[in-house]
Amino acid sequence: MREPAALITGANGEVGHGLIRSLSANGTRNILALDLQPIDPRIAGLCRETYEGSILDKHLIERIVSEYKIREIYHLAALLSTRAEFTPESAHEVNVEGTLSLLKVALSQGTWQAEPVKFLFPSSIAIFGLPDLGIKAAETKVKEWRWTKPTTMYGCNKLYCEQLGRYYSDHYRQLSDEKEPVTVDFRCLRYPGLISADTLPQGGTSDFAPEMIHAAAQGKPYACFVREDTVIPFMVMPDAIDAILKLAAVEESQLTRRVYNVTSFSLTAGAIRDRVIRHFPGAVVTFEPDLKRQAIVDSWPGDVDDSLARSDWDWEPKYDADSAFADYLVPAISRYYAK
Ligand code: AKB
Repeated sequence: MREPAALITGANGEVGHGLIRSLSANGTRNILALDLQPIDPRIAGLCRETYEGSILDKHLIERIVSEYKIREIYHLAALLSTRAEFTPESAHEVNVEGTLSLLKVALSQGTWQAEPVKFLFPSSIAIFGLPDLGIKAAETKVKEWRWTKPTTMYGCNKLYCEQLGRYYSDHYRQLSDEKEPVTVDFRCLRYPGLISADTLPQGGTSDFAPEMIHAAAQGKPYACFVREDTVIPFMVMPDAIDAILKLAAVEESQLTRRVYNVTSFSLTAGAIRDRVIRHFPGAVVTFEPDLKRQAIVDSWPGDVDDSLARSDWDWEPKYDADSAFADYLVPAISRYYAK
């Protein structure tokens, strides 16, 4: 008989690495890792199966569900904001069609099993779109429902998929004659800019932070592509993993919504530079704004209100700006490059 399993798409990405390590450490037995690239040997051994292929490959997805009873889906696969701007239609196909395809898998699996399949979906601060720096400065902590007017294909994709998930969980087949059992338990958190010590950034516009830190750890100069005064919310990877696992574990009855803001700390690019130089003396950081990427980051909030995540499912970051550098980033990145 098919064993229960957790499917992680985009498993080779920044969140995928940390998530698979934590799921394995928490005793999740059947971790199925799917990615376009071969799964990193550092995490492949923690998985029951690894699959190399596209979330758009229906035959591959059918093979996976024929072999395992999917109980949870962590759908991490996506083209991030900068990469998506160079291939917007392909980004739509991966980010939206791919998500729709997996929601349908969750629906069919949940129907077969007569029990909802948990669908964890990372959205992003990229779903926000503040029109100018004056409003950005005035909007000190943006709530979930404010300024949801993204300026990137990635942000549009993530915002629409938030709605798709809510539809599949709460409104699917609402005109059906018989009451449809709920078979998709969609849960979404909007990540700020994520900073990981042991994976490299992959095509995001918030990547100036991890790029700056990784360059300094290698003794390389870094030309930052945003202005010194640019400010957005950030989170280090251990908190990002804790947040998605906490949201996955909470009783559904505690949730007052399907989509939550989460954050840890907000910093300007200049303040990140200051911390980098404090921890990596001699680091060379210059500011050479790429005006087009700058405009994207300027449209993102300087901070978000995550009080609903804190009240509904006890979200609480472990790291603030100082401890993120001192206790996680600097020691972990130094170890990463010392190998
Ligand atoms: C990106 O920059 O595209 C991502 C994000 C903020 O979601 N890191």
